[in-house]
Amino acid sequence: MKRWSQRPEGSTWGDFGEDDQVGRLNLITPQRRLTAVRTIQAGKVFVLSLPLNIPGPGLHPPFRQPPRLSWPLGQNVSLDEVFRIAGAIDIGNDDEVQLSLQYSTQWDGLSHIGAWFDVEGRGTPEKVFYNGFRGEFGPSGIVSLGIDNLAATGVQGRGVLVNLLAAFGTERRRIGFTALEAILAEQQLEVRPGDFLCIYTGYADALLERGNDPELGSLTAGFCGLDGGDERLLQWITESGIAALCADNLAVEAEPEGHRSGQAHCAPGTPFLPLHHHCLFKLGVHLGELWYLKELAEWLRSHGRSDFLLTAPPLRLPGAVASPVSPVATV
Ligand code: UVW
Repeated sequence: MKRWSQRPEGSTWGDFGEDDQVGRLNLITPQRRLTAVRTIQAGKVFVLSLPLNIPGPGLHPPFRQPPRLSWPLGQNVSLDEVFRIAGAIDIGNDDEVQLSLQYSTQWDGLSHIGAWFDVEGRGTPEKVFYNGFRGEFGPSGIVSLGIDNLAATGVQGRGVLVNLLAAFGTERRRIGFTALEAILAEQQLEVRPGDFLCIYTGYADALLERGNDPELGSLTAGFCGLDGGDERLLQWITESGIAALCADNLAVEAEPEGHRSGQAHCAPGTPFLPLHHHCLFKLGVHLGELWYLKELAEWLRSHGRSDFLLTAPPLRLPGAVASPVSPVATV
């Protein structure tokens, strides 16, 4: 069912079908996945997730809370108390967690950021998301564009890592097309359609070192982020055919001033987070945030490599907008 009469300029809406809910993940064909598998030479794996209680206090707005675990049955419960198995010697544990799905290493789903847009061409903007979905919530969560759609693809393909920390150090910098193009050439990276482009800035390493110390210090002052305001960079994302964009920083893009403190401003009629708008809303390119890339980046650099097999399914949680993820890189 087509959900729009006009689509945003430069969007992929409809290109993967009127009902498509996974966007450019469609570009990962079996052939491309086989090419990714053939990059494996050492059989080593790298886990690209932070512990899910990182980043710790002081970074997110109050609605993003660290995981809170609890034991609904009490700890070390005897199984015969629960299942009524006379004479059994087993004991056991179950637990549950209250979790902000976007607190730590995560996938942003396509229902995370939409826009006011005149989909019917009647001069009346409506709240819409990728492919014209309306983003309604029902009793079991978001009705369309849930993260379970992403999970069902398996999320596996060729990862390619660009090392911005090696290029620019920990200085705060907005990376536009010109800088990115130069680094891709210098690091001899070939980015192909269907790739997961992973951006290493060193930000998550600093978060890990900081642990639960609420002093942000250089964390807010430093590190690279993509410049979502650079139209040439957005155009490159379109033309590159990348399936998804993953970074070790908070938002992939350099955040506008005052974002997390609620002091930010935005020109009327423009997106506040332009790279989120371009990727999630227009193209159907999922965003990975707060990934932990240090050890992978160091290994790739010392072996003169940049590509690997990436396997990164989110939770197959129906109705969820986003999800924690434990991505695995195999090299
Ligand atoms: C927002 O802050 C709105 O989103 P994200 O965590 O994806 O940067």
